[in-house]
Amino acid sequence: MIPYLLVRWTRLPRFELAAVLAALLASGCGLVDGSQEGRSAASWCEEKGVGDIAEVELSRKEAEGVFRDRTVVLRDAQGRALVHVAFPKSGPPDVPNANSPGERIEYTLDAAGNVIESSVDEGLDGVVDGVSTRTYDEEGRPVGRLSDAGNDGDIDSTETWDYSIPNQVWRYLDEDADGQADAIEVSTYSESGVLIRRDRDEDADGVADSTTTYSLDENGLVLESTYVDDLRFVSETETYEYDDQARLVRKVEARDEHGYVKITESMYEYDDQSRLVRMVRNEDELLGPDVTEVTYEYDEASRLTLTRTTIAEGYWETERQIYDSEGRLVRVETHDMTGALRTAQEYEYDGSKLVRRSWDGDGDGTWDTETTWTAC
Ligand SMILES: [Ca+2]
Ligand SMILES: [Ca+2]
Ligand SMILES: [Ca+2]
Ligand SMILES: [Ca+2]
Repeated sequence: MIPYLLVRWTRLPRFELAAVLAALLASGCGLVDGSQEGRSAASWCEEKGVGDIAEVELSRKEAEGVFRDRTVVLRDAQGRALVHVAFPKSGPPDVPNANSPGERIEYTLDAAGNVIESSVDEGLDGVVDGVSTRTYDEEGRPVGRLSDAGNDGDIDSTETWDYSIPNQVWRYLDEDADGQADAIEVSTYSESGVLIRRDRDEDADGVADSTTTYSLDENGLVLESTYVDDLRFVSETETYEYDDQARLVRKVEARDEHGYVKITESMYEYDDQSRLVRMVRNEDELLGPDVTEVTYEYDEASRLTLTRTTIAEGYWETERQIYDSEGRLVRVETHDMTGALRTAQEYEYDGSKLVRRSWDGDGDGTWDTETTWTAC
């Protein structure tokens, strides 16, 4: 009698669980529409079934009660996104990205955590509007992507990776899925696996249209990078100098746009504990040099506490980092040179885990964006 009861008692909850899951699936669980915006974190946790979702991230943005932007991200125990929902938003027509019908993106991962399928439902009407599938080789490198716009079974674009040439990765983009590549990118790596050159052939005619190269010293520090774009008549060269402790002390950027060359020089200074304490950037503008100076201050635990940015004589902004007694960053605030608050950000924790971030983007004392992370 007792063993029979034990079997019954241990089996019953599992049976009930299966029934609940079946009911959830039958009720269209997994679909979402704009009316579900106010759902609790607990109901999001339940959505994909017990065990799949470890955390829910909710973001909300409001400004003057008009513009609204709300997203929900469901993550697994490794922090990987499984579902991303952006709710519809409507705002002033002159504000970029202020209006959108919302969308839901679902990711399917393989055992190694690679995304093997993503589907997007635009407008949150429960009808999937596009599906993209990806394949990987044994080393986890991407080898193929097939994208079906419209979710009608016809592939509309593909991407293919080829690793057959040592130290090179060839990536082919076929924008209309006719079997002919429309753009080709070749990345070349050193024997130690560091990227040293990238060629982009944007019309797949066999001739690279832009090239980026990196030269490194024997320790792997970048000495120079160059970017030459023959289509847009732009070239950029960055040179880097280091001190005997391999700290960056000088960076010079030269950008040539249609023959007009602009030079930007940045100098970096460190204290005896190797902490960056000062950066001076000199931009060679048409009307004369534009100098920006940034100084950094630290506490006895080497935590950054104050950053002061001077953009012109008498004009500066400070950013202050405030920590609690357990060493957690709890507030970041910026002030202008009159002492007026410009922005504020606060962080709340559960132990060492961040659970809430609040952002006041205009310094009026009310939060404009709040993000919460809730464990399931
Ligand atoms: Ca849809
Ligand atoms: Ca299609
Ligand atoms: Ca093509
Ligand atoms: Ca070309």
